Amino acid sequence: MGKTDWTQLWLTYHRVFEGNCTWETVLEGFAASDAVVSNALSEFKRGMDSIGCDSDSMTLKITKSDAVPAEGYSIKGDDNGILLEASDERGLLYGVFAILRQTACGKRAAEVNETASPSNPLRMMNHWDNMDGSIERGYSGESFFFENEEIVINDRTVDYARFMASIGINGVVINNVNVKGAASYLITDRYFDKLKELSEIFEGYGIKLYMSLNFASPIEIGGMDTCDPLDSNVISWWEKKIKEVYENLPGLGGFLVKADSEGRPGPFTYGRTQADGANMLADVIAPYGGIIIWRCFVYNCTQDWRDTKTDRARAGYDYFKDLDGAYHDNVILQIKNGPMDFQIREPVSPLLGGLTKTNQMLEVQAAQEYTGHQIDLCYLIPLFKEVLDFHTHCAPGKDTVADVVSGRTMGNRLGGMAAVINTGNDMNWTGDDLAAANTYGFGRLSFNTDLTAEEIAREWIRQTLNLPAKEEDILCSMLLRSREIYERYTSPLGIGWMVTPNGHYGPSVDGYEYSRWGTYHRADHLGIGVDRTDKGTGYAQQYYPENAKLYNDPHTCPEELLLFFHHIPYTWELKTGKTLIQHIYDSHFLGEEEARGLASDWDSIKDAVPEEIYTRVKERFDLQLDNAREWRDQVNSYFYRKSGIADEKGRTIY
Ligand code: GCW
Repeated sequence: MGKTDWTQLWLTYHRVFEGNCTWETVLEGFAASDAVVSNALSEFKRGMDSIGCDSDSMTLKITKSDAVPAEGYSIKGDDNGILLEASDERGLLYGVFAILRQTACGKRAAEVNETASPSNPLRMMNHWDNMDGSIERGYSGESFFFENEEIVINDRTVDYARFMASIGINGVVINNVNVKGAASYLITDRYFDKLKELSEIFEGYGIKLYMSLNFASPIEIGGMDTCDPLDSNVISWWEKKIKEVYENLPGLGGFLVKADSEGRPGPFTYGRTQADGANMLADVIAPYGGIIIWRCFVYNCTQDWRDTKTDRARAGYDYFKDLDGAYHDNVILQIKNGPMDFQIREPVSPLLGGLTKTNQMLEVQAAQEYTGHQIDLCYLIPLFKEVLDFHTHCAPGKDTVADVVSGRTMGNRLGGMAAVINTGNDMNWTGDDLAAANTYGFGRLSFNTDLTAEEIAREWIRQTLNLPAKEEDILCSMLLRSREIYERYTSPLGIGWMVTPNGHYGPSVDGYEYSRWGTYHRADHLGIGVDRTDKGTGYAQQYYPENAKLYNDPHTCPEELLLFFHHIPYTWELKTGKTLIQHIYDSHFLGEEEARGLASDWDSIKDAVPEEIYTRVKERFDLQLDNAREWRDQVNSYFYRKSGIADEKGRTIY
């Protein structure tokens, strides 16, 4: 593979200004020899050489200033050039990317102006890459980190690090949370040399390397017969192991752990708590400054569908809330945005802000596992923003999820946001070229949670495609509408699922209805939905009283979540005056129609986008239309057959 074979995503650096100019760089207080500084300066040159300039000669002056917060920057242009102030190397790097972003978006040097510092201490990507090269829930080729159980390092690795740095990412977990086989050996000398090389490339871009860890390592690679976190031999094994790891990988950030979940081993096997497991590892890694990110995706995945008392939505809170305050300082609990699993619409997990004495991190999924596999267009930033803006009511005045995970609520040092990333080794990295807006958007949003979904969309479009204003408006509107369109033709009003089992693309209304996964819609001939009120599973009561009360009553429950919280008759009248069943029919007909609208909008900007991109995306829209049609007809037919109630508008239902 040559260096230019893959796309440069939003770092394409289109020509914006006619002229070229020479940039003189002046460094004050920073060392040009530092890897981050020198990478930043080459990026600046590379970008400016391509973007062009509106003047002959300019100066980029970079000054170290303790007045700027950690990892932050201040950039200000005038007719002679740009002044960049930062207090550390990462801030300098982000400042350079900010200048490039602004100029690529059309600002003259004199107009460059921004002061920013990250909203979140940790801004991470989680790769679900396996060492055989496959990617769990990957929709854009294979892994670019692993192939045949080896670590791959090439020019692409460096480009990946550039992309991540340009959007403010400062931590990357390279391997799948389901740690099996060869991946268990990432903490052995089989892989140290390559990992060190990788970690040094990352460090040059301000990124820390993290790995997912197998909790049963003492058994699987240590030959022991237990991994009980309170067993002194197990603890000594880990002490030796982590010492060895840090001797070889001094820059390692720490580990991400999926324990007691979906067949993964964990402390429960030994009658220990999640805190016992997390704290043991955290204590062992503390002397090296490492952290343990412990996932809260713990639930019973062998549920009997006949059992209506067990509620998967409750599980996270039930397992973790009682231990609030018991987790050590270098543990962060990583919590999925919703209590189920990355559905197109879910309430916000009550654990976020429900925990008040524990470091917390928000986990979202940029990979479109349940949102269209990077075939269907689904710009997820509006969803991520809804989660960040949600008022948990955990503390007056600083109770949003953004407040909680950033550390503002509790004054804690560790927290932030992580995304399950949507990249692979496809030449355009994300399969669907438009899905890169989610990769870009997650990074930007984690750096600045105040940005709007539209601002992010426009930045991404300008840098990636540099379209004329009219075409930019069309594409921006497509992105902004796409999530609700996807929602309309798939599962209604927060109920989720109804997807083809295992693969999770396309409809299968009862696909998970009689299974062990805890994901039921409970539809019968009279109604649909899960009673999660105080008369049902009691899930609604896991929220603070303000939200609990709102969700508990079907008259006050936000309608987009109605079926998540309530079992509702088909004849129930919604706020629009429509019955529930009519809403289901109407939204599915509308969603399918709007999907066709998206496809024709794309056709309408054909001439403004590179042909290759046009064609790749067009192929996906063709598939999306089949998918939307299938969803529409299966969901409508299913509920017509269950309810026996005809569509008021007499449209075709099968
Ligand atoms: O959504 C589910 C996925 C699994 C995944 C799991 C998790 C990595 O279907 O593929 O495993 O979530 O988040 O651990």
